[in-house]
Amino acid sequence: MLDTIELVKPDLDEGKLDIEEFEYRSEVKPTWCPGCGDFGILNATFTAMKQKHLNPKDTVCVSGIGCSSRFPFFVNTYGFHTLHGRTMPVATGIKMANPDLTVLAFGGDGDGFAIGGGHFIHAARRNLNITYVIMDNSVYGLTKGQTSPTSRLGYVTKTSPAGSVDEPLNPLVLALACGATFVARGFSGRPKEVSELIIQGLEHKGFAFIDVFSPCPTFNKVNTFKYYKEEVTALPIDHDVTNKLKAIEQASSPKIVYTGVFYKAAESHSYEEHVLSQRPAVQTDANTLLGKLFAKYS
Ligand SMILES: Cc1ncc(C[n+]2csc(CCOP(=O)(O)OP(=O)(O)O)c2C)c(N)n1
Ligand code: SF4
Repeated sequence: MLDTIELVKPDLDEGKLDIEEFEYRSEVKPTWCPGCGDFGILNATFTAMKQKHLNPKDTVCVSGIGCSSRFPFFVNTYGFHTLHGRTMPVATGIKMANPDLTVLAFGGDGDGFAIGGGHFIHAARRNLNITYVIMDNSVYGLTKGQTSPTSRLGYVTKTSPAGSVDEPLNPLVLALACGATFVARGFSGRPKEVSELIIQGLEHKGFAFIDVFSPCPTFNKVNTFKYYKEEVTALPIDHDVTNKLKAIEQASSPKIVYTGVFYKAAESHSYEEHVLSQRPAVQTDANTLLGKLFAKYS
């Protein structure tokens, strides 16, 4: 473990900014298809934002490209709808430029694990202090239904008419292997549970990754609401969230699809803390952005 300074995470409850849930909703109406799972995640996010008294002027929602990545348009905070797969680099830049901001990232399994897969790995291992919600529908929705990295083996689409020959990746095991310090899974059909996971992610200091099953009724006729309702089960009450090996085991269970918090590191120092702790070792020009940042936090 590196010697590092301790950045005090602002106590979000302290400001007691009493904003009603509907005030987090922007004037832009969601453009998702009726019945899309992404609605449940949007509503769960509003609930979490209210419960944590997030101040819209100190909050940024970042996304890539995809149906799910339209998310920032629908939320009354700052937002950044970036390039496909570049959610993590932009979120990193925002957080490093102003560590006081609460940064939430949203996007699809294609955006996060295919084109953005490399960035996901490094954001997780750096332990950036952000909350990343993947709206996982196991398909490319926006481009009309191709396979994604979480599509199951044999999944039939117009571009894989004989069935996908790729093994799906396991987002939770990937995140755990890459060093994410908070790893959870939810289902958009249970928005209350999702909002609780987002609240815990916001409270965690470090990279909080939440994979949420979010059915796409238009293009994915396999991973439906009905399918998940029958498949998902809450993690056992006695699950030890500090046991990473157990988390990997539960996340890769071939029989049971668990939801809940799989892992939360007992100790977690964020990327910002490490970078800022190196301040004396870095020659800074007070006029550069880095210099100003160091001046602000010295
Ligand atoms: C560089 C680049 N490559 C490909 C695309 C086309 N494209 C747009 S969204 C998308 C995938 C969307 O799937 P996902 O991220 O899972 O989000 P969803 O639409 O399912 O919510 C692709 C391949 C693009 N916009 N930019
Ligand atoms: S295509 Fe699928 S993911 Fe996209 S908005 Fe429609 S239901 Fe949602």
